[in-house]
Amino acid sequence: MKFQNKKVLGLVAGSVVLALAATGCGKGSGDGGGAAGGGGGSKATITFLPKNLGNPYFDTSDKGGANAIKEFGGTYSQVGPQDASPDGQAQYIDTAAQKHTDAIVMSANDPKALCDSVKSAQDAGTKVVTFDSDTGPGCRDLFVNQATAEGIATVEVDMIADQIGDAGEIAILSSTPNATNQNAWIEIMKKDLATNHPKIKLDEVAYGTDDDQTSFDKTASLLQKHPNLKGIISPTTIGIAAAARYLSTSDKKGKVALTGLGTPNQMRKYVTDGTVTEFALWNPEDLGYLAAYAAKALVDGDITGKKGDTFKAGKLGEFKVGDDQTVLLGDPFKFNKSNIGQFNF
Ligand code: RAM
Repeated sequence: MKFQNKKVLGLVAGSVVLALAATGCGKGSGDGGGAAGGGGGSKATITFLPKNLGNPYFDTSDKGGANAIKEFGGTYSQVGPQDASPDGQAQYIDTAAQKHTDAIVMSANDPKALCDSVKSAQDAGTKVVTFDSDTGPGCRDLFVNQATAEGIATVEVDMIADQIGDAGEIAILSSTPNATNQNAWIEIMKKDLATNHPKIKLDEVAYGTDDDQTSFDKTASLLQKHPNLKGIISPTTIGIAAAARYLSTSDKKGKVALTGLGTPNQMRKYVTDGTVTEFALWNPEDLGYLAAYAAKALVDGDITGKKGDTFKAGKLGEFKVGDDQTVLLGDPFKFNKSNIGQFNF
């Protein structure tokens, strides 16, 4: 099922409580009138560069990008490293720029390490849009953010607090140590825990590097090292799926809570078998779709990326650029057994 945040809210209203109220700024304004609402046709060549290939989250987001680009008549391609490393990404930025690609849409594996490549690409006339994981203002033209960092962090802390009775030891199983997005969320989670959940103790932040096997092994060692662990937050779709797989066949199933950010398709069986109660995410397909339209708007000169610029993003409607050249998709959304059957991504 494809969804826009507003449509999902309508669909499951009453069974789901959102962590955050809509922020207004940059939020899609609803139906934009289909392809014709996308701001016209464009021949823009756009290359998607995910953190890593073979990650179902990016398969879905990049599919959204491909659909948008097809709608407006541009050319889509996707390149990326096997492992979630900045070195792997830099060479693809350099190559795309050498080929005079109009825009790169990238989820960055490091906030700073890619900036030389980004600057060279910009000098060569390529627009650089980050989505999902940012570099930072000054090192891209625009960031398309899935939800506010505060919203994403708070929804995860609220879920674990609910699931462990707001007391006990927890751990975080993250992606790579340099990931801009996970690191921003973890910082806010730590503050939220300290301020609002004094009886929860964060034992450790472990890194599964967005690799399935590493995340699986790190789950095992977290459980071994911290015998009193009551919960794990994994703010990565790879991490939470691997941790759920480990827990589902261990004697800690149902005893150690697991939540974080996951895709419904990867998590469905663990919600059904009782390993996981509730987790969150946004719609990755909409995120890729929006990022493609943002890249097109930059390439066509409809926007420069300054605060207040507006552009049309096809079926998602109109979006506005906010602070730090950022465009916001919407709110995080919680999945549990009452609604997971309605989603297919
Ligand atoms: C993984 C990646 C991605 C993140 C999601 C939640 O797929 O780390 O960057 O946004 O999880």
